[in-house]
Amino acid sequence: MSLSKKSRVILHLDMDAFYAAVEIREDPRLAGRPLIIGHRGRRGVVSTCSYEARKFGVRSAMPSVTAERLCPQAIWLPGRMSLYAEVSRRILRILGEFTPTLEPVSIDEAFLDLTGVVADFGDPAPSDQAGPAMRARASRRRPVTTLEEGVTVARRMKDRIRITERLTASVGVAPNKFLAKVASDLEKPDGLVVLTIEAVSQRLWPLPIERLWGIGPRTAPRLHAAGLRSIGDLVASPAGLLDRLVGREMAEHLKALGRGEDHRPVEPDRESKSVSEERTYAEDLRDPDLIDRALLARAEGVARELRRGGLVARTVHLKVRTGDFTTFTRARTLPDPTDLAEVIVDTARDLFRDRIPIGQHGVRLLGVGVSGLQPVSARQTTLFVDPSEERARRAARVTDSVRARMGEKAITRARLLRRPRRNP
Ligand code: TTP
Ligand code: MG
Repeated sequence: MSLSKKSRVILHLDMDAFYAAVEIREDPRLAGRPLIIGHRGRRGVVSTCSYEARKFGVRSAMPSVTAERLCPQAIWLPGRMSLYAEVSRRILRILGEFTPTLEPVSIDEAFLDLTGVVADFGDPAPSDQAGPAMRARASRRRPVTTLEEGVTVARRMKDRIRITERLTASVGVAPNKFLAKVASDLEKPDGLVVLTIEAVSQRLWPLPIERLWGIGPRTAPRLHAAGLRSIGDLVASPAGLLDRLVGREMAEHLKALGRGEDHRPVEPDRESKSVSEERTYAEDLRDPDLIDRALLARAEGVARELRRGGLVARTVHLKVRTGDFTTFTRARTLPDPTDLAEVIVDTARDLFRDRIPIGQHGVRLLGVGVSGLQPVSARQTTLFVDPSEERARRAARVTDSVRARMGEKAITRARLLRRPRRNP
């Protein structure tokens, strides 16, 4: 199957019985037994359980007393969050080797966009023990364009997780996030399911409406009462019925999902925080020099905050509110992530100059921010280090350490103190 240009190859990966699987890996004597992670007793709830315990009807979020009744022979463990978090980080690192467009959703779940990502389609290395001859296999590298190619990459991903972490994951491959998420759940555990638009009527429509994003415990009973139980029921419902039940906008959203349509992008930075600094001025700023100095001061603060956190940022944001209370926000993504005020202020200046129509009004509020944060250690080391950037980074480090010892005011850029000459 070849896909049209706009088709995407989206993966959703979800670890199987995650906490329980980690415990079983740590103590193989637990394998094959009904295992429940959670606290026993009247007020406890089940975090998760092994698939053996699920056969007895035990489920996540179930009161522990119910679980004890359903499966009295189960082994109980209280759970070790820091261990699970550590395993989760290692798995995300593995996923990150396949694509940078990776959106973690929870401790054991992530979306990946593989569209156009270059992958190796040569024969997979049979195992870690493969000798040099095996490793010399032909490499066939090309961009992923079809769902089948996505499946090949998904298989590699699952293999890597199984070999290095001794855990299984279920993966859904589809043209969008919603279908990928549904697909990853269809054949758990250790599943790998591709869900095409063509298969929506066969595989999506029989599922209960609760699988649609936006139908929660309050909406579901109302739809049930109107005779809508499956996603197919909802898609085929007479015009206007759903509008009356959930409102026009929600009805459109649900029907689109029901048809297998979902245009949301995989958002790598969704989870990560941003850093920003803004200031409101008692008198609107009109003098271009003053505005420029304000931009520099905000960029300085943001850059310092990044360096303090050992972070670099990929996207620079500018926020401007003019005297008439119109607010503009603009952003630009940098070719390389940075923690330098120089780079941040240059970008902010460009955004201000090119894209903020302040008209005859002055500037009432000015903010500079960054997002797309990552640890400085994760920044790709480029072969061509820009010497002026290296100098700036060294200077920034010195400034940071002097400020740390002598206080905030010890060093202030000359530019912030005096008005610069117009054409230096
Ligand atoms: P899930 O992915 O929902 O469950 P799971 O990985 O245990 O099982 P499945 O094979 O069905 O994916 O959640 C991931 C982890 O989050 C789970 O191992 C434990 C934790 N969790 C809770 O602590 N409470 C809950 O109610 C749920 C749903 C999960
Ligand atoms: Mg899971």
